[in-house]
Amino acid sequence: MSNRLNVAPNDLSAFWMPFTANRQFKQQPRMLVAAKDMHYTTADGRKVLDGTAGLWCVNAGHCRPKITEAIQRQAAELDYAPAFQMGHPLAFELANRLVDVAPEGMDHVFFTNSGSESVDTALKIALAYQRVKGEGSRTRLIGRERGYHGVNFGGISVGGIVTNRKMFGTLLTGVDHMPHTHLPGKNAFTKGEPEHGGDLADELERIVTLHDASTIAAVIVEPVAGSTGVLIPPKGYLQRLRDICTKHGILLIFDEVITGFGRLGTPFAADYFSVIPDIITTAKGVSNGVIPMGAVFVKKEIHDAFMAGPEHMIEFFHGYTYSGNPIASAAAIATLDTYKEEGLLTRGAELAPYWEEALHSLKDAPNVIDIRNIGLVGAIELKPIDGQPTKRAFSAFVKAFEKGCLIRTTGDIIALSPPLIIEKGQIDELVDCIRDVLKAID
Ligand code: PXG
Repeated sequence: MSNRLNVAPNDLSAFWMPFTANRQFKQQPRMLVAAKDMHYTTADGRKVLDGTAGLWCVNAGHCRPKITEAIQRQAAELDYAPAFQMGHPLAFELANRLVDVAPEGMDHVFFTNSGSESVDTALKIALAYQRVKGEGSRTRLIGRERGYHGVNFGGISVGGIVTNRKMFGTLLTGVDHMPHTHLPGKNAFTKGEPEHGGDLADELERIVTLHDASTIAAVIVEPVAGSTGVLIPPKGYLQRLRDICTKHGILLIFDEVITGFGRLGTPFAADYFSVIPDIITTAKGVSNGVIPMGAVFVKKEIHDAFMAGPEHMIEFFHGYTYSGNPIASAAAIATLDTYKEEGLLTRGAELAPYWEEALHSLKDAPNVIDIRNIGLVGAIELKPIDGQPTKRAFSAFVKAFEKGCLIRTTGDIIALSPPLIIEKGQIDELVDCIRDVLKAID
């Protein structure tokens, strides 16, 4: 018999699960065994509507035939090719295809296998770039409170989540943080970009004054912070960051691991906000979450600055065994084909008004203290139970799963980011499910 259905708790101990309450899970496992389009199937045969695109990654929906077939074909044809000093055509084809959909000027792509690797790659490119152009004193990196940039040492250093940082020593040195932009007192229940807080970008100017621009290599932010509960940039904020970085010769990195590939109704958040950074980090949606892959986009000037010195020499001492892996490349090309054929990189824009109204209809549901939305992303912030932060949202998550909807929670915030193929009726279903859940756990 297939071990798929073997979910007895005693068999679950060997796997130390990531970012999971292991003991709770193993007592009451939530097992998924199949998926198709907008739905998962659980081990006990129930259909669950995917309100989170897996973990913000399955933008085209699940088990899409084109992507599945591309992977099958590639696995049988060229399974692996060395990533260093050798090439295979698909990685080059993919890089060109990615440059085609990327914001103007993002002309080169460095492949990784995850968002965390994309972030650390981008930080290393930034530091090395400053050095190759003769500004080696620029070694500082600036992140932001409540930023999430993956879990590698670079990413947690520039990131701003205390639980992800406090256990791991002194992290990278020479890192500073801007304040986050979450101002619920002023911006609660805003639809789209909040009015208040654009001036928080001036904190970057203060940090530059403190350290001097000549010591700062790069600033990294998520255009819309996802993991810490969908924090939407206040009006004018990102443009102000761009201006300050340009003025001081500091590189601006947008971490678009979540916002890339259609999440906001534009291919990238840089397109949505009309603010073009110098480097963009991506992962997740690049391969529809099906196979690990990440891609870092850089402007031509950055790439070209490395192309100096003897031609037989390696220009940038960085890369991964699986950078541009053939099967991942095939999956990503098929993903881009699917996005293109179905208009998914802009479908979010068509659905956004409906999505916005549906989410904000929860305003009067029990314990809702804020609702935020942009593109096909949304957050419903709940009042924490006194003395038991996170418990109310976690109960909502467990209850919603029982009722047939997958939602994501962080702190006491429900975060939603469905596959971009969602239909209006399914948006209603998701919102009705959350309404029922909030009543049930009140
Ligand atoms: N940057 C950003 C902006 C992310 O959101 C990463 C980097 C790291 O990606 P990898 O592939 O190394 O996990 C992320 C990942 C959630 C959630 O529910 C978010 C992420 C991952 C898992 C869960 O908020 N983001």
